[in-house]
Amino acid sequence: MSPWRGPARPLAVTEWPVPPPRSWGHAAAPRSRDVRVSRVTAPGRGASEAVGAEPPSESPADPRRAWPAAPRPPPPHAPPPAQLNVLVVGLDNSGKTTIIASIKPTRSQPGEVVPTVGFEVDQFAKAGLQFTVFDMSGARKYRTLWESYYKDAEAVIFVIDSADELRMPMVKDELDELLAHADLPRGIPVLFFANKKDLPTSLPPGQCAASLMLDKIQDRPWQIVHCAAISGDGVEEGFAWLADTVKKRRERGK
Ligand SMILES: Nc1nc2c(ncn2[C@@H]2O[C@H](COP(=O)(O)OP(=O)(O)OP(=O)(O)O)[C@@H](O)[C@H]2O)c(=O)[nH]1
Ligand SMILES: [Mg+2]
Repeated sequence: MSPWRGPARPLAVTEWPVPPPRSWGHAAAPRSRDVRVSRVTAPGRGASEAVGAEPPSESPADPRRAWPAAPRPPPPHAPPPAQLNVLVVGLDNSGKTTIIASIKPTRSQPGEVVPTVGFEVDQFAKAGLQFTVFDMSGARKYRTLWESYYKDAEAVIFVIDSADELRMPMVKDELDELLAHADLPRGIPVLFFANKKDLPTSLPPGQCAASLMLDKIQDRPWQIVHCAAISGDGVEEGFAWLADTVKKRRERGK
């Protein structure tokens, strides 16, 4: 089975079909369920629209009273969010797992993050996409695993410890190898997180980009974002860029 296979039931559609509101003449659904549906599965629809819709007037003069309420067809299924396979790489201790923990809807505490052994897979909905992320270990002995996942990657997140200037040449070696690899699909976006911006020795993203010669990357969209995974500062912004770039590429049919 392909390791990239998505979940059998994407997160955001698990509540469909939406139970009909009470005004439709069906057995009343519990109020709490209405709320859950409006918040979780109907993005773009205000809570007042889904939850606060009042039943039609039932005054005796209302001609609609003469007929039993006709059952309405169930609302159309919301399209499941598009899938996106993301490979997350970078040296050990750069903060990959902490970044993912900070972006997931169920945030874990920073103290809960431990060095990754091999890799971990996470799935969550973000910015209108259903992400499947492969969080690779950056430890030297596991870096050879990265290339096994290039083929099916649709985007790469490359995490840099911006406070670790000493290892910047090693970061560059790993990055050059990744970008030159024949299995990495052409044109897929690369998001660089210059992480640990909260540390006093953190280099600004421009300096990280210069050290890694990112301006040489001409054949794929890329962006570098200064972030602090520990507080989550900058992480949303990076993911928003990635989602936006992927959506635009898909619209153009690439
Ligand atoms: N100060 C600071 N520390 C951070 C930040 N992000 C991560 N860390 C710390 O850096 C250490 C490594 O974080 P991880 O997320 O495990 O790093 P990783 O890249 O997943 O490491 P491997 O799984 O070994 O490849 C942990 O002690 C984190 O708490 C940050 O933004 N600021
Ligand atoms: Mg990790």
